[in-house]
Amino acid sequence: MHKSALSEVDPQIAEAIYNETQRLASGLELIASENYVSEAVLEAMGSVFTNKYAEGYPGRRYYGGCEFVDVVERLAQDRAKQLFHCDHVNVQPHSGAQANMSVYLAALKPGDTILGMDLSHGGHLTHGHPLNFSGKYFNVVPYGVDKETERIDYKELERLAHEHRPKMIICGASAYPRTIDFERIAAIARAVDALVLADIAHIAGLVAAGLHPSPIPHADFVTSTTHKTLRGPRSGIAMCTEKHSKELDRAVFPGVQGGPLVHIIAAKAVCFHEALQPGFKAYQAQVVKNASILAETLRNAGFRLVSGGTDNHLILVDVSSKGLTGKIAEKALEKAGITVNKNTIPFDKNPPLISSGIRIGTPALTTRGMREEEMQKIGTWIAEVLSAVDDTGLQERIRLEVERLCHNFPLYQSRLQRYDKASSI
Ligand code: DSN
Repeated sequence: MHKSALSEVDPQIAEAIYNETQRLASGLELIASENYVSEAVLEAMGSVFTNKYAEGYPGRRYYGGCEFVDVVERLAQDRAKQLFHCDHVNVQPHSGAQANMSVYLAALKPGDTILGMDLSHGGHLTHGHPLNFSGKYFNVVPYGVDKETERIDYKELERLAHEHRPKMIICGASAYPRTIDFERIAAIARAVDALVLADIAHIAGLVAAGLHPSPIPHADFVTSTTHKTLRGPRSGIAMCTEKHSKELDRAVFPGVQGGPLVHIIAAKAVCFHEALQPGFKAYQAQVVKNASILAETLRNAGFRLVSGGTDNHLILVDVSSKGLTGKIAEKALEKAGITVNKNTIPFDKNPPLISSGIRIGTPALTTRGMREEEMQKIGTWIAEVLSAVDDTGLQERIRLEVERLCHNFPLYQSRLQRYDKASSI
């Protein structure tokens, strides 16, 4: 049996990687922000480009030996522009948080007023949470969803914009199951001379496939992670109109970051290439269809869904409607081989580490090839587990069914076969 370099050098890490691969292959991954990258993306991430320093931009580097780095970064830029139809893109942000930080550095001064969607209503830490840099350096006015509809309260957002005259309105969310009206938000911003940052981390794949309206023609800045619906490496990008391109590039480097992660930029280029292929649109359409079938199955089983359903890749389930907390529901499902995350719901009475909801997403399982029939089955299992969260026998029975289902949708099989756990690790 082949022994890998890693298992020779560091058997403990090799074993953890093997076990994680096995965990991914044998369980149901329903965390809305996760996905499975292709072997091609993994290969680019594990390439020799990790050795290279390349501070600067293509053709303007602070280090020698960057001719092939320039090829990679230019390809990543060209493909991202083709995918999102943006004027300008910076492919160097290491993450979504650093992409957002770069936009703030490019466009704002400490103490400026910003409007951001409240984390507990589905927003994101970097949109102005008090514990995050965005909440510490700026005067944050949060907006949220309407209590009845649980959809963004655009009228209230407009009122807040007129009252506070922010320098920037930030839109985009990490736990919002509905379409975001970027055009309307941009119109509100224009009326008060505010800039717009749209953070499309969760829905980037849908936007690229034309299945969610794009903010690109409306927003001054658009940021994203690349590892969620977009199905690339764990990283970020920042886009903007031509007018802001120089400030944005200066903000990413040298403002926020030093040397770019060239191996990750190479993997982002591969991800954009894959997203430009015809099959990507069909994949994203199936992600949305799967989420809607799963939502319907859970609704039919008596669960209350925040906003009543979903337009995108995720569902927010109010498990308090069944007398549970998000924490208890997450744990019970984990024991049955189903991974979700607890999540606050709008106007939640529980703190975030307990929470009243679970967030469920379909990007990863759709990558595995699962479709409507599997979603119905999985929705029924979720309902069964949550109907008796202390029933360990039930959890074990469903875990075995989950394993059987996963066996029919193999994942990273060649990686698992490459190493024989007993003899090579
Ligand atoms: N933590 C990410 C998520 O799970 O949605 C957002 O950055």
